[in-house]
Amino acid sequence: MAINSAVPNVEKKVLLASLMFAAAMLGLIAYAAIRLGISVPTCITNVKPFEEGELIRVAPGRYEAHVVAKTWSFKPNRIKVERGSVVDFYVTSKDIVHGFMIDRTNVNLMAIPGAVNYAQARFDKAGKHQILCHEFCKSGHDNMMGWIEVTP
Ligand SMILES: [Cu+2]
Repeated sequence: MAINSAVPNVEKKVLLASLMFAAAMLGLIAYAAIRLGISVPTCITNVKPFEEGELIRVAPGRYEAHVVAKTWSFKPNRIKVERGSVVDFYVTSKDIVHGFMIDRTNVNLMAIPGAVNYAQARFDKAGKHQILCHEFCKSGHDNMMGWIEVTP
């Protein structure tokens, strides 16, 4: 009986401590933003070449693919390289978290707003590789894809 009557007081203390902790965190966030000038990092997609996504040919057989994911597409979504090419993939997202996977390669990245992820792949056989989003990103996820065409 004595234990039961003590429980509400303990809950009140835990609730009060939680509210004080939350208030302290909000205060620290406000202090960092207002007094120290620290803000949330800007999205990397504000920086060229991540504004629209781009395939850059740096040398014969060497490419840099700057891929921007957004609901529900990749830019560029058609990448054409010649057989034997090595492609450096730099992947980011313009809005929410997406996936970036190229079939029959080891490329399997997350496309994250504010971050650039990297992978390299070599394409030794002519043909097509499908690019897929492997992170469920709402209703249009099923249609989020692209292609890499490797020419002979
Ligand atoms: Cu998706």
